[in-house]
Amino acid sequence: MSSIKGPSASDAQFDGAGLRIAIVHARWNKQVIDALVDGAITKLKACGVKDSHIVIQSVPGSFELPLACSKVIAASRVEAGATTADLLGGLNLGGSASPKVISRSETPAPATQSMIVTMPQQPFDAVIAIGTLIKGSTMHFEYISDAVTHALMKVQLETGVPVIFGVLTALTEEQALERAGLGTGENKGHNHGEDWGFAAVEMGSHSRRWAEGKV
Ligand code: DLZ
Repeated sequence: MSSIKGPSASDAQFDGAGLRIAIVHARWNKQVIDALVDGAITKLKACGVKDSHIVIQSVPGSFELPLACSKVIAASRVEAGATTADLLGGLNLGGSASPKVISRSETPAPATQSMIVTMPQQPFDAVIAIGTLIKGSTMHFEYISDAVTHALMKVQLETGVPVIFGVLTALTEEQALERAGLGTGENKGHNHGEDWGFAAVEMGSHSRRWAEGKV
């Protein structure tokens, strides 16, 4: 039987070309997680998000997702605030304490040691939190599902950065596999990671516009 469930397409098209998105995923239930992360990345790219603007971080389990999302958002704001001069000032080029300013006409001396210069980045426009909780024989599942859900909501409201809820709360392994598009036969299911990729681009775009005072 066909189902009426699932998101309908938005009337608007969202362009991810200028967006920077983080995916923070748990490592429990790896087979399902890998498929969900792949699904999200595929749709981010389909919406135009550049490879270099997709940042992936992992944490042990779903319980760690809220703190990780919060810290990743904060870190991206620090990155964005750092100017090139700050970053160069932090490098030890083997000379005087204050960084030497190199004029355009001057050929810089070759570096004697390998250097990695990270250029300033923009803060994340959205974060996708991905985890898979599968019910066991104790109350663990109920406590973690509830705590993580509330905490992820809190992170997005407190930071103002959309946090896409990519935490599956499955009663059985089969349910989890189906929601990652890994079920068997007619129960293959749909990869929900794809929906989360689209949701991140839509919410990232909305947030940018709203931040500019446009509705
Ligand atoms: C401990 C635990 C259990 C039993 N089940 C899951 C699960 O199904 N999915 C998941 O993402 N994480 C699970 N964890 C790990 C916790 O989320 C957490 O990583 C540990 O309790 C350490 O804080």
